[in-house]
Amino acid sequence: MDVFSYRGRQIIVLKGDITDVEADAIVNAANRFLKHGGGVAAAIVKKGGYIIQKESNKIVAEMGPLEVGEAVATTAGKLKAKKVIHTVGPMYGEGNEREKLIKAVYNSLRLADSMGFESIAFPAISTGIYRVPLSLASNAIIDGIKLFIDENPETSIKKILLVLYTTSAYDVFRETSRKKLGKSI
Ligand code: AR6
Repeated sequence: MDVFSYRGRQIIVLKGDITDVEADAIVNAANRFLKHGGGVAAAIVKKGGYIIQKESNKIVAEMGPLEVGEAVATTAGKLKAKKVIHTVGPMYGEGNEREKLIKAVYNSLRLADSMGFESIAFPAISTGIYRVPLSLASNAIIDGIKLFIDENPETSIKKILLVLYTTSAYDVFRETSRKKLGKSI
């Protein structure tokens, strides 16, 4: 685990399963239809309970499919978190992957901030089934976090966890964090 600091906020990079993490909100790497069939989404519903899928279905029935980069919240069911924030990352090759990932991260943080949360955990959005390379994703995700903090210096969010499931993702995110955030504390 590495702990970085950016303008008084902690950014913690760790290897693990996001469904085990203690944070006010955990972020899901969702699709536009919030059909949580695979990857981290399936793990979240499996452990949190079907109520998460049920609330997701209600959101899509009411407002239609999400845009890439949008974020919405549901209950976290049986998970330790207070809410699951579902955001949609880009599929590799669809264009503007970097901008879309920055938007997904920014909108997730904004939603957590609007609920007064102090901690939020992100997976490596888009790097599984959506195949975005780890270097591109880690740079965009960390830049999205920095941008949010720069533009919202009064945010309630104190701790941002980046939870990496695979050793390769963990290694790349650590390296990118060191490059962009300086030495770990
Ligand atoms: N905890 C943390 N990270 C995880 C976990 C976990 N339990 N399980 C997988 N990962 P993916 P995407 C990592 O495929 O690429 C879903 O079907 C994984 O190693 O979950 O954004 C959705 O419903 C990878 O690094 O998300 C969408 O249809 C990262 O999480 C689609 O996949 C993201 O992988 C979204 O694809």
